[in-house]
Amino acid sequence: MTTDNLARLEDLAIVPIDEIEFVTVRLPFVSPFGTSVHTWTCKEALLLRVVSGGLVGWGECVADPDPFYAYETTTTARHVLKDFLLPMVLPGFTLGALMAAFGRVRGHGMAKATIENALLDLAARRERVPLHTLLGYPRKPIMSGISIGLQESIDALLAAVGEAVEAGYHRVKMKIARGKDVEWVRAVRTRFPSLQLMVDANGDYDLVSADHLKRLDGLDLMMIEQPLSYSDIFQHATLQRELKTPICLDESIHSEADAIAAIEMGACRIINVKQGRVGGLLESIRIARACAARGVPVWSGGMDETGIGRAVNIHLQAVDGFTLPGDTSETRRYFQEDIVEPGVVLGPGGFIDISPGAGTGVTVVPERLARYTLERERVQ
Ligand code: OSB
Ligand code: MG
Repeated sequence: MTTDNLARLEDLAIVPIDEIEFVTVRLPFVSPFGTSVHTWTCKEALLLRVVSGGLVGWGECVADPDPFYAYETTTTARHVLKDFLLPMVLPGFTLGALMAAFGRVRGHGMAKATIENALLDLAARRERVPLHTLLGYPRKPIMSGISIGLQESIDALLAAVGEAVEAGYHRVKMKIARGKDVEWVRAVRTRFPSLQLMVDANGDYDLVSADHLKRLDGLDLMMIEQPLSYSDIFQHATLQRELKTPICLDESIHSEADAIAAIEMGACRIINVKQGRVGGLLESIRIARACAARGVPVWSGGMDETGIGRAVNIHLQAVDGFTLPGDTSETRRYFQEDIVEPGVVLGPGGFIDISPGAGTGVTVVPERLARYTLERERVQ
């Protein structure tokens, strides 16, 4: 059934595009988000607006303005989109043919996902169906998870985790870094003995830290996300042999081939699929399928997206294989005001309802978009 979904999506005809525009927005975060690589105080995102026959589709590029999480930035994505990817979007092409053409561009998955997301949003709006229906997966309640950034003190961390538990999230992820790890995780575990808890190091460690990381094994973690380098798979396999806790890869995975290599090598037992990082929804479905065939659960990560990218991540979680809670949290924990309606809220039991509207199911509010826009550029 999944194979048919992919084949059908690859056969989808690209409609003639009347307008293409880049919109750069900057939204302040409610509180800074710190990881082992950087602390972000606002979300600056490159958005792509495509218009066809009076309908508007949006894609959000998950790249940051800096290359600290990934090599792509808002500027490289804009360059690659403008000079290479957008000229490949020709009417009469199928989505599959377009993706094959994109294959000539090496890497730059964040740029590729931006246009793929916008075209799929547009296609779903034309068919008047929600994005998950276009993808071929029925509606279901989406599990919620929260990613808590590095905190100033263990007390502040305990307060943040307490709030997340109170809000009803299905699992809590906490960022760790050298010097803010075992004792910090132990404090959370002691205070919340039955919490579904995991950690994310964003590549802060090396194999020399293996003995130190082993101390996390006694703390009943669901997984340790990306302990070693963003560019490594092999050393993660060595580390996984030493750890009882499953390793989950995030930064290391850019494609289905990476996912298969990592699993077959024993480098991870779980994968964080960020559709915006792996080149879009089609590649994410391929990864989910490859993982399911190998008994590996996947979940949807996030990049602190605005409501546009967040909505896409929510639809992705209707795909088979997304069996673990993702990093999709309520809008209010990121922004005082987002650029779309409706925002994400947790319903009963901590589940997220997929917005039933066509496409992503969210609508950009023009006054809010204007309030947070740094610049716009019409490219077609
Ligand atoms: O490593 O998963 C990550 C945010 C920005 C960059 C990298 C990561 C994250 C998160 C937050 O963990 C996910 C979210 O809340 O959207
Ligand atoms: Mg991560």
